[in-house]
Amino acid sequence: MSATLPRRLSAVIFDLDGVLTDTATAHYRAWKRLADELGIPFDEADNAALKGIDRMGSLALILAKDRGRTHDEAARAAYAARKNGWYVDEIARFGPGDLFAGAAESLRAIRAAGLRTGLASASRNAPALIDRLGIAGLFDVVVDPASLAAGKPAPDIFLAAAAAIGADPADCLGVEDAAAGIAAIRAAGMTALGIGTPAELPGADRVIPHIGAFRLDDYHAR
Ligand code: B16
Ligand code: MG
Repeated sequence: MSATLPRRLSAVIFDLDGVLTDTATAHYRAWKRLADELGIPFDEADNAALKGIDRMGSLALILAKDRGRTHDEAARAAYAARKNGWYVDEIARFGPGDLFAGAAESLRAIRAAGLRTGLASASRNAPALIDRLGIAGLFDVVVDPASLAAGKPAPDIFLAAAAAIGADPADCLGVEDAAAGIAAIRAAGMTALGIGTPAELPGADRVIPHIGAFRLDDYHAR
């Protein structure tokens, strides 16, 4: 069932990677390097399936393709740390110029309308990244994914953002580029705005191609 839009909102809760900036290629290069070292086939299509999935969940999906070999917990932790080191080196070069066009403007327009803003990223690197992108001050709430029992597609991260803001989930718009994220937003009882194509995000209430096409009045009745 689709939400009726526009409706009166109290908050907009954003995913980060793929919505406000493009970190997918940096994640891809780091996972690819690890997969190559381990001799596991991994291509861009495999990487697309990791969108919105947390680090250890992503690693488990990659290792599942390594038939006949098992990797214990200590080995998995070491692989994840290696991949994250390469990823962190890449995003160390990020700056405000790496924001998608319209990202900061959208956050400012939402706040200017008196709504709250939240960040619901599965990435443990999100606080450092929003700092480098120069948008940390535009969020009322940044959820720590390490504090949650379950990652996307479970609703926990979006519910935690709404609770921290003090908003009813029914009055929140969630913005996501991943199918797992759209499922999490819907499970939280929020309206789901997809960034991408309707074919990739069939569960979304509405889909726009990029954040530059976001207009608050399409979602929020004043
Ligand atoms: P990290 P999002 C997600 O961020 C990415 O989409 C996903 O590819 C990544 O594995 C995950 O963060 C964890 O990231 O290894 O930095 O903790 O889309 O939820 O903002
Ligand atoms: Mg994302």
